[in-house]
Amino acid sequence: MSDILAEAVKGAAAHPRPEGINFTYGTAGFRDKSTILDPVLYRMGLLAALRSKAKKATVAAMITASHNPEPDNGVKLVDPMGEMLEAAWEKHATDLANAKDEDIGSALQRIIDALDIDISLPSDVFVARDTRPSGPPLTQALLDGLKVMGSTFTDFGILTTPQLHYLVRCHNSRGAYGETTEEGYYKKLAQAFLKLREDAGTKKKYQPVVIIDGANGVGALKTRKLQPHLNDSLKITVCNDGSSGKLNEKCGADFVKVQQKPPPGMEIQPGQRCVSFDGDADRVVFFYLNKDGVFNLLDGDKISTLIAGYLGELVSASGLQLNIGVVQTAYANGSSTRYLEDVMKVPVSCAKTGVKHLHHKALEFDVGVYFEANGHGTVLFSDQAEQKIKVASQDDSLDSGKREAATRLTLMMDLINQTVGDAISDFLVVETILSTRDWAADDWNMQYKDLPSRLLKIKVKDRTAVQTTDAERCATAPAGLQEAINKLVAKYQQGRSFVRPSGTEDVVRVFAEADTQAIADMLAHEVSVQVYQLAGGVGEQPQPPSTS
Ligand code: NG1
Ligand code: ZN
Repeated sequence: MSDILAEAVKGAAAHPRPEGINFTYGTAGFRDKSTILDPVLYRMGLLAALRSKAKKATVAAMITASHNPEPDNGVKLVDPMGEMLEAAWEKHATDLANAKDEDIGSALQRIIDALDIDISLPSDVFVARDTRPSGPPLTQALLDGLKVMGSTFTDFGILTTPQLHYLVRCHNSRGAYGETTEEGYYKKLAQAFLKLREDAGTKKKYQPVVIIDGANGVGALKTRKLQPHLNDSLKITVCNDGSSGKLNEKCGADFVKVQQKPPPGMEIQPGQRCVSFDGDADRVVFFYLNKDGVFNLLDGDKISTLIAGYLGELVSASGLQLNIGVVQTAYANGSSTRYLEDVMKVPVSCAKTGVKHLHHKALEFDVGVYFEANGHGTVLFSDQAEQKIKVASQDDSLDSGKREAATRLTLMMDLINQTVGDAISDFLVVETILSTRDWAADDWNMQYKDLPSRLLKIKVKDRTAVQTTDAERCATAPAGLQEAINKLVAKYQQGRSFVRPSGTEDVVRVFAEADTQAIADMLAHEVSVQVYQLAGGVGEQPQPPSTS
């Protein structure tokens, strides 16, 4: 065994692995109670160094548990261009996290041999964390792993997840994507945002005033840092900024989406646009109260529809031949899919849950807009599209309308963080479009009316008993489940339902949609009972929804 691997085994003594726990690198990396994660972070330090050697580039490690409660934490690795870790490495991550302390050397050797990694190459890793109190000691464990591997690293301290993705791309693109500093991130976004507002005439409906719910997390801190760069173009009030409440507790994008109500304590006037970030600021949803005080959510589906519509118009106005498409998951509201396909005539693809699947599918378009209903998403421009747009924006032979549209597209490309869903960037994109269209929240919301839906979770003995196909819309196991769902769905107007095992929690998720809330609730319940009975439910059988 090489000296480095022997050092890695020795180093594990300070980060012992508890017996009897099985860790899995899931859709969002490792996620668990922070108190048991120390050995996982140490091992991810080792793995990040190997990944960097394998890619001959800087990679990154983000320490966060996103929208989950404050006592949780987690870690995920980021590839050189800011993408999620390549799927094939998820297994290596899981194997290493579960290796006994004394077996770490052989586990590393297996990865080195399988992938023919030259261990003598240098490695370099960017590290950042969210605001969780468990962040600093877990960072230390990760750095210990990097140090025994002889890796260089930069610890950026507290950043949003998308900021770290952005920085690693800037670095590996030798500055072509932007300056590799946090300030550089604010400057790039703000410059594009201000330029896109330059021609803004007087507005009748759009008000440049927003309230941001920062989930008591890193998004609140970073919005404050962005603010001075925006001059006076947008009045932002940040609440749930971490000064009193707990991270993600009764606030943030997940709370607002799941509870369908504003975080308690937020003072909101009717029509006032509100924005909720999640705990690491890679998800965003908008909401407002209408004139009757009724809560209205503008989720990831509404955001993608808004963005696809606007970018589509710019592409047509520029005269460029670029295809634009939207990628959703099965959780997307059925009305949004119908609106995109039937009214906007935009092609829609359905991907499996988890942003890496959406990201992958979005690459099939010249301009691919992808969003999960919960507010995680971004836009990808293919290299070819980017090139064509840039050339058109500087082509004096084009008429000014076409050139102007291409110029706005270049600015939109600068404003969009193409590496990953980014709450701050997406928020600025939405504000730009609303301002250009002179729309209030109501105008945006009126594009289509969401169908009522219900999301439930069911505990079963083994959630892998449920298997799916067709981007999770059809259950292939256990036997009889899909037939039962089909029968139930057929009973109801606009009924739709599907089930899938969660990738982040030990549950099976049940989704149902129908033309009224009561029916969506009933359908979700009836499907839950089938899951409980056919897929080995544990505990009490699900109870029907109360009709009061
Ligand atoms: P799971 O637990 O696999 O349903 C949840 C979200 C995903 C995604 C991941 C990663 C839903 C229904 N599922 O996945 O969209 O955000 O967490 O955080 O919202
Ligand atoms: Zn998140």
